[in-house]
Amino acid sequence: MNVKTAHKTIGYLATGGTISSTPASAGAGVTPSLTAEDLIAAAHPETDGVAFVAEQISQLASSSFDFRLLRTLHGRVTHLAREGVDGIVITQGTDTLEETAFFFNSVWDRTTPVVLTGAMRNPGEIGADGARNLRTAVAVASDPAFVGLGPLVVMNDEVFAAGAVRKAHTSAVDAFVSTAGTAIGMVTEGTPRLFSTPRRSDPQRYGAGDPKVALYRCSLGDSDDILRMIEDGDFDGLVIEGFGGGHVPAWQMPTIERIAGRMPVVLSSRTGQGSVLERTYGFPGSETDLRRHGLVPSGTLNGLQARILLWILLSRSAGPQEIREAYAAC
Ligand code: DAS
Repeated sequence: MNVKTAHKTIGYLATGGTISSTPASAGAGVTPSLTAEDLIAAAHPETDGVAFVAEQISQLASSSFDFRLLRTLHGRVTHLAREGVDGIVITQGTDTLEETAFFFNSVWDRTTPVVLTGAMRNPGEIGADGARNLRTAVAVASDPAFVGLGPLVVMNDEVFAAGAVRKAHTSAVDAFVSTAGTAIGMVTEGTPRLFSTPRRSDPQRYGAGDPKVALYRCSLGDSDDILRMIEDGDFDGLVIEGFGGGHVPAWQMPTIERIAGRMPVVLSSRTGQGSVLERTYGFPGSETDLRRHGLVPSGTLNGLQARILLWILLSRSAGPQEIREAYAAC
């Protein structure tokens, strides 16, 4: 693409995932292999008036993402925004896309649109969705209506706020759903339309640390064995996905109380949607009991989101008050 004749410049960071996955030999399982340039060529004919500044950041399945990679992505996205691109698109595997999206939603403090997308079907499958998702993501990232809204996720023609999206199906092309009700926009015939403006809390800053944050999910009849392993491990923080409104088995309370005496423990719900309760139930292991023992309610954040936020906070050694305030603002 000739940059001089293009109307928009889009920064594009490719990281791997199903969108780039092909088989190494006939019949073999697909693995990330197509490059940023290959994906642009498939999604965007030269006539579209978009110039790309493309970079291959990794060639990974997103199950192997870590916080180091998120820092790298944030650094590159910040660089592109400073260079003055109109928007930025990141492609990645869908398995952890909601966590990368929430990370960017938490830390992005500029108006340049950052749009994440991927694919549920690899390029060799009938009805592959990758090229279309990349193309619609570029349309959203180029559209002035989406400037200053915070990071976004575009999948299956729908536009989601990056702070309120999750993967809710193993294989369907409409696997991504909003945790806040509905998508905030839609792309039809290549034209994005914005329906509502997402609410965002103030951007967070991460620090130099790389804290270990455990995520424990409650399940019927479970002992406190896993929690005791967390207590004995070298974790810096814990997120508990409690039952329903935010409840744990009564017999886990002594262990949870000890852990909360040593590290921040955040209470979220395994339902994955809605605010964790704060003052309804009073039985042992209820949300009021857990709060009395120092647990921090996660607000509307599900366990995965609450864990990313705790990592951000602990990476800069945030204290108990700062941690409480950060979740209260969500
Ligand atoms: N290949 C998986 C991943 O990298 C799944 C996907 O991309 O949809 O997350």
